[in-house]
Amino acid sequence: MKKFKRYLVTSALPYANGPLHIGHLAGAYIPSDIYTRYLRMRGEDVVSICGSDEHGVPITLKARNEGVTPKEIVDRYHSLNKKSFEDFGISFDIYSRTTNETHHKTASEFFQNLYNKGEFTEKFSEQYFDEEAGCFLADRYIMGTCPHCGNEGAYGDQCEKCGSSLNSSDLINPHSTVSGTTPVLRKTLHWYLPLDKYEDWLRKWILEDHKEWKANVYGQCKSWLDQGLQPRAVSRDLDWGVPVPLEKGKGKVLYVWFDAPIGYISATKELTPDWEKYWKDKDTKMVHFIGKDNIVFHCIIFPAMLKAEGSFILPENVPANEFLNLEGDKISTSRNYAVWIHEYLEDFPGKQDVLRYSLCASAPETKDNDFTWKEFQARNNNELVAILGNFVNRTLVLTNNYYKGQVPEPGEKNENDQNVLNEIARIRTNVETSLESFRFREGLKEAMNLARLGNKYLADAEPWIVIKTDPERVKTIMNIAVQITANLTIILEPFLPFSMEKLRGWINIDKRVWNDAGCHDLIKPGHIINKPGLLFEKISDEEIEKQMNKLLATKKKNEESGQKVVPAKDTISFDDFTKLDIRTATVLEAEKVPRTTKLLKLRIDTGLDTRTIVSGIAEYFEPKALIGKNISIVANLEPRKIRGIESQGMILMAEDKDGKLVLVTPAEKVNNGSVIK
Ligand code: B3M
Ligand code: ZN
Repeated sequence: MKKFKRYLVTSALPYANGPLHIGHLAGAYIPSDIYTRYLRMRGEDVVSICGSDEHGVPITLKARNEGVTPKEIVDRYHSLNKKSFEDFGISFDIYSRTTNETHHKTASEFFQNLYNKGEFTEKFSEQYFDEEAGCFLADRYIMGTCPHCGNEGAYGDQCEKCGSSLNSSDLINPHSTVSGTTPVLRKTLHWYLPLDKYEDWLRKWILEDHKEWKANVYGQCKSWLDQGLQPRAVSRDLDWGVPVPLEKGKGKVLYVWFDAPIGYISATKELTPDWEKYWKDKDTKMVHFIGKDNIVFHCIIFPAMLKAEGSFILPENVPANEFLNLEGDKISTSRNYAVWIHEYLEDFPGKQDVLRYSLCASAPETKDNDFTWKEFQARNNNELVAILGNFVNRTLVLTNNYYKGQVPEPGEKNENDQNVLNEIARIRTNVETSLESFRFREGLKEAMNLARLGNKYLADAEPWIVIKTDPERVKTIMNIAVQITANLTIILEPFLPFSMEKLRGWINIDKRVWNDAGCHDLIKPGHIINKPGLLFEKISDEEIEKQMNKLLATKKKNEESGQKVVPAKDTISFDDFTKLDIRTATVLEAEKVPRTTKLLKLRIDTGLDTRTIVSGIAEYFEPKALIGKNISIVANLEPRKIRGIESQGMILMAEDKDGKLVLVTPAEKVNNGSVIK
């Protein structure tokens, strides 16, 4: 394995459009913090970079909804999130923001540089324009049906359901999220990064040279590469962002996913004048910590940008996590369904490590996972309190009682004593292996095995009984228990920094380096320890119920507001209506479109002809059950290619508030092709 001279650790820049929640922490920030703390303890040269992503449509949409300026939004959430990270012990070396001048300059120069090198293609294209709002609809300003998976809530730049990165022209049934109207196409000039040009290189770099990447990351990359890469626009018709630094680009800004990853570079520049050694020296290991919805941007688009620029290093690894759900439902900022970090810190003051522990112990490392308050309680009460807290407490209380806090001189060690002491170094190695391969759950479990080991050692050795008959032997036992405790302060430090700081205070030692772990005499006989407090306290059922009720209340509120029917659309003229050719038809054949979850391919007898329609209804209908059904269709809709199949029309459906779909069928049998008017 290659040995690196230094590390550059980045964590996804959260959008400054809302507070941080447990999904953010479990996805990117807890793993990155554990990793960085571990590297620092090893004495490595490491910088941990993060900041607020303050551009892009998520910000301007939020501002529009609240009737304030984007600047007000980013100022509010930047300070809130910066403080949440600090209070929660996420130890970035810098938490910057992409509205900073250094960033605007860096991003702008990056673009200019690629432009000068002829790395972009420049092209007029038709983009969706909202005539009512008078603006182009970039990214999240436009929604529609994903052509890959049939998700009807896909955004113009990405489908969150299947993770595909999209161009807004790919969307089926697009509509503006600004006015709700159907947009029209208008010509506009943009710059494109020809990702197709980098396809072969990316293929080799990822699929051959980085087989060690996590299966979920590698798999996603492979599936994009297999679908073939398209040129991607890196500019937008928006007025919030880094301005395109070209005369003909006036009034346009850089695409947020072009500027945001450059934010890692800008933040490093702000952190140290020596930033180039982190970004340009091949001996630096760069690691991006992100959530799974960011994989394409960090594994494909940003590396292609870096490659095009030419002087920067590429990430060695991108250990993305999957999603964390909450009590069986998707976490949602817009629906206010989350455990917000700033609220957790208010409700559980001083209990950062409990959440750090429980989020790491059930992190969505290989698949989506569910956070439940009951599990959080169990992790605290049955693991932190009953195992770790119990061991530490017994050790420190007995040492205080028997020896007034003075660590005793050990006598001769028996075989079990030796085995237990030797086990510490083995556990340390296991934790190292896990952390270095980004398996943080496993690393934490191993680290906790040291507390388990200590607990078992005391339970077997029973110093509280032996003290009556063989006080000399107890000195050995207690010395060993103290050594295990001191080792815990090292091995658990990356995971539980607040508690280990407390513990160091009680045993009266300074922070030790990682390489001290495994040592059998970290604390010398005669060393005085202090009176301990409680490392962890039980969390009561009432506290847990309070949290669960809070979530239930949010759900109920959301349900009530969801009862309302969709608001009325704008009035149209009779002429507009008569343009629609709506008719009855019969389904002749129906089959699932391979490798999709939502799409059905139907053969329809329309009275006029027999034709194919692709429809996103597979979740609601068995293909067989549709055959012979009388349905209604829009017959004169412009044909569209969906998954390579030309769809010639649309089937009419009624959709209720839960998204359930029912066919619209004539009340009695009529001939195919009967006009609906
Ligand atoms: N702000 C997306 C997100 O929060 C984005 C990450 C940028 S990392 C360069 O999901
Ligand atoms: Zn999709």
